[in-house]
Amino acid sequence: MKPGIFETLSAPSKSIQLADTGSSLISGTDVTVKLPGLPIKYLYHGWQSWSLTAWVDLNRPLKIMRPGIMNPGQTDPEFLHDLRPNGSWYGAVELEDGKIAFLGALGLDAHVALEGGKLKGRYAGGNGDWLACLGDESDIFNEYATRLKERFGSGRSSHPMRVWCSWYSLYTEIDQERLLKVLSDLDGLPGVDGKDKLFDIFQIDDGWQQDIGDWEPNAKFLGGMDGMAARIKDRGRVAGLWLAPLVVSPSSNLFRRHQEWLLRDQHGKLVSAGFNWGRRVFALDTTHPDVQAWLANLMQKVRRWGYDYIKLDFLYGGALPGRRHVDKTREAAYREGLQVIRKALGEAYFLACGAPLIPSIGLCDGMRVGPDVASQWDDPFYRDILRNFAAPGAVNALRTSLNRLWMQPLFQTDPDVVYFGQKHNFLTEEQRAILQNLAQVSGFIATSDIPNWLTDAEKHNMVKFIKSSSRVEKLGKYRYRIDGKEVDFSSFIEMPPLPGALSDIIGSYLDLAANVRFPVKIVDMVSRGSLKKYLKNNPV
Ligand code: 9PG
Repeated sequence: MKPGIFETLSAPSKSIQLADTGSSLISGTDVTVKLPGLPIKYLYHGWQSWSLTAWVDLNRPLKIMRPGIMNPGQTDPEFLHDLRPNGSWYGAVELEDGKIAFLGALGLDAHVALEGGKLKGRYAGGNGDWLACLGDESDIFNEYATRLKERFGSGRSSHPMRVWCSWYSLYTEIDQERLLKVLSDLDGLPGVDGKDKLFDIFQIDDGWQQDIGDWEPNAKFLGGMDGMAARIKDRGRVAGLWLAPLVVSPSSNLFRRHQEWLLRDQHGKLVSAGFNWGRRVFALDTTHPDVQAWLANLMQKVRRWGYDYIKLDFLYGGALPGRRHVDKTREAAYREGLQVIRKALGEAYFLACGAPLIPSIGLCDGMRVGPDVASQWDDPFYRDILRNFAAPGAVNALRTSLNRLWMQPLFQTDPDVVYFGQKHNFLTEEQRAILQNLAQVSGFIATSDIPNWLTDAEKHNMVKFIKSSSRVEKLGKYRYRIDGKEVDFSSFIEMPPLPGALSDIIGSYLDLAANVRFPVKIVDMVSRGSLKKYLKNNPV
């Protein structure tokens, strides 16, 4: 990017006019950027891994996602009711002439919105630095990434990841026997030998723990988590483990024993960290010295068990709005917690998930950059009735992940898993291939496919894909050349048109129903029951 005018004046409130292509550094609590033309699209940037990040036409406003009970786990609750086009840390508009105007924070606690034809940025905690640019989108994001890296550093790993993760086939129905069976079947895949294990990492996801907060193995892992790590390493793979260390379930011992560790609002009420595992969850106050000591101990314990790849999930819990033991911005509080975690993890690979993006830079090695994929392409119920684009689904994952690939200089970008098998999967072959292409451009390849559920042809496809060289060249906004073949993702990730009034009425009733926890619990139990039944008829 061509250097522009560098504004060094520091003032709480600042206004600049973008006129020439180039970039400016500004300092201020509140900054206003006047645009040189009419904006037609806005780039919403979601707060954490799963939150929507997309270019949206200004005549297609985004609505609050449903159900409300899930909001704290899917978007930034602080700006939930902000009706302006807005987003976390940065915002950009596409102007009529195709140029991009951009305002991005180089600090932790900022938010940007489009108001009255101007980009307005604000730091919650006082003065901070901003980058304002006009020009070509990829030039702008290259510069933004460079400047963020200068301030916050970057992850430490650059070689492509090849991960087997238990979540997207077994979900919480994991146990010792099932996982060991998969581990041994992976070695039976064609092309696996002493030199190439195909998957370098075998990662155990949610389902091993006693409770959210009680990070000890449950009765399905009687050999202990150290025992599992040893078996994984015996097979020549890095052992990986999932935890959600910053959220707490009310059913846990941690919740009962340490009420003073929990994040509360100004009225002393517990802050909701959303709804998952069929229940509401709460968050830890990462500024509390005892919480920090507990986090360090937990990470050291997991390392002692033998895990060298750690997926830490639901991390947004540490950055929710609330009153803390030490008064600082929520992002600074989160980053302090993450620093403790990073230190205690030592040399382990740290994959952040459900994590606020900018405040995690320099502390994690990999970052989930979109919502969960699912074995279906696009769910009309989530799209039109709940208008929820952070919900699991292939299109939702594609859309947000692709808009975050500019962050590759800052951490490895995990777009979530790909699928090779047709069993228990509703994606067409073409749709599976699109997700595979996304993994190639992201440089992060993961799957949850069960070898025993794959046909011989599917096994060969999997092996061929993982062993392919994946030479990637960026050709355009969403256009790439992968191993000589051109792939254009553009048509898949457009925001769908706003649904009609009927969808909206149904949606608002369902939203009310979802806030009554009982029916949601039933839905949760039914889906668990159907997976259990499936696994009984289709052993791994
Ligand atoms: C384990 C899973 C997997 C998965 C993670 C995360 O409520 N939500 O919006 C919601 C979003 C994602 C999610 C769970 C709930 O999945 O992304 O890879 O580790 O947790 O529970």
